[in-house]
Amino acid sequence: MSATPEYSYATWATVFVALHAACAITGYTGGSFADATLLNTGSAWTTRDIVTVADISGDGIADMLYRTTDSGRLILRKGKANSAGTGVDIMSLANSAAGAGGADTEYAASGWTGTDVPRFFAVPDVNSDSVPDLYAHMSDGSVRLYYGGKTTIGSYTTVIGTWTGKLAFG
Ligand SMILES: [Ca+2]
Repeated sequence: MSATPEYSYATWATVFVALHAACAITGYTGGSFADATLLNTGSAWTTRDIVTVADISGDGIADMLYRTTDSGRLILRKGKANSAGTGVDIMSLANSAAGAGGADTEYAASGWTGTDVPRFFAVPDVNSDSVPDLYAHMSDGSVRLYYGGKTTIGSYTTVIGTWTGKLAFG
């Protein structure tokens, strides 16, 4: 279970938060948010972190990438367009069955437990392939840049060999 909320910006106006449950906080106007939507109930999110909410699949609709802190997997939940055609239907990210394709898919099979990767953050795109990439601060102190793929995570480059004593990252 995460000690602090994990969050991700789907757009400037929307923030996704996970702390025991996933929540979307929407309608930020610069001073306040208009609404908060609880995406699910139950215990599933006690062992999950949101990695990012961004278009990974390449269809222009935001997807949710999350990790399972106990099994160390990265999981992709593809979003569906909203009825207005202006972005993602937030509730399509609420659970596996609601997402595009009706099921989550495995983005990385192992190696992403909270012990393996204590800190990480996703960035829009480092290598100009239009897929978000991911910086990971590994348990050995190294920092890796993982290149995202549209269906599975790609290869990585170690960008810092030893980076210890850090409490925050991002
Ligand atoms: Ca997508």
